[in-house]
Amino acid sequence: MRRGRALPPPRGTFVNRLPSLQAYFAPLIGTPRPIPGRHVLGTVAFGERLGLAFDPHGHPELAVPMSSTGFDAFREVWTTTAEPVTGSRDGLVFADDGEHLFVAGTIAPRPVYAPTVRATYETAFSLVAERGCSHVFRMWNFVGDILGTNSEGLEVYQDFVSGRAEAFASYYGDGIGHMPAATGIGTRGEGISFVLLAARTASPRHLENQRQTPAYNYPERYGPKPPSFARATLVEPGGTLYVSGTASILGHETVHRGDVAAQTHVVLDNIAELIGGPSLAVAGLDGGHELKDLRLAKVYVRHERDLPVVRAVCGEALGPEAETKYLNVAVCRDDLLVEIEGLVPGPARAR
Ligand code: 3EB
Repeated sequence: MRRGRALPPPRGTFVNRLPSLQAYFAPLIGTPRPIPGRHVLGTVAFGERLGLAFDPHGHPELAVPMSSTGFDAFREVWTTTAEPVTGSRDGLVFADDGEHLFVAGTIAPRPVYAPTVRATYETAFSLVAERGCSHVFRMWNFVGDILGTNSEGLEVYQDFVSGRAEAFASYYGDGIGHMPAATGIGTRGEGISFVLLAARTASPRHLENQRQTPAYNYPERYGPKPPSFARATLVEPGGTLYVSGTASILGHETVHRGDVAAQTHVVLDNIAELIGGPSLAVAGLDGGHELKDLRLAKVYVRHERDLPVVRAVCGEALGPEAETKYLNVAVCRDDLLVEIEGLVPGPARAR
């Protein structure tokens, strides 16, 4: 394969096309503008409100409070070429276009999260299995009070990580090979919420970063269970490369404590390494991308005062087409000041 030049098929060739998934950033206020030939699968509203509902058009919508003055407020809209069916199950909401499943859920604040996180993520995994979309390729985990402490003295993020690890273990054994690209990030609200994307037939390839210890191998000093995610996931066909939330971590250690500009440079170097070729080659994939290829970038900034510096460094590295959005939330370690995620679209295809 895998990522090279896709020649257009000869005229008259029958092509069995899967519905194609895309995302764009829309204004937070109002309903997403309809795109000809496309249907909304689900949306995530990054503003000041928390909630899980079907919007007035019947699309699943998770709203997460992550914005503040001077930062961005926007809506991430996932669209597809096939008309989805929607539903809810055990408090989760979903939309299914026959190939892609969007699932969102929320967990109310509680003294200890792990058992409820485990149960809720198991429900999500069973929904994924029941609907025949067992290839989970991207997750977002939004954790309120992420740096706080639960009633047993464990950090809220580690409490969350434990419950999620148990859900992965009960569904997927050690989970390796099933853990997708993910973001685990703070919010400005309470409780935990999440979105997952899964595919029926497309096959996800989960990738690691040569500069970073796989999160699922982090040593125990960070918490009782290691985090369940991969650094990136490539979905074929289509070739979209989903880049996980990436922080200023080399090996498993935070680097440049207290220096937000230096942390931002390390994050960008980490992403450049991940999408640049060698990390793909380790997974047996050809090709490579540059930072300027990153799209739908989200930059999570811990401190409001750091926004100008982070914006300057990212603006230089990412270029205008990344449509970079900045959100004001804590990252999962007290010493991490910035985290960045995004995706690299697959090679252009014949229509
Ligand atoms: C890190 O590399 C930074 O727990 O799902 C990044 C992406 C991070 C996802 C998660 C956490 C998660 O460990 C934090």
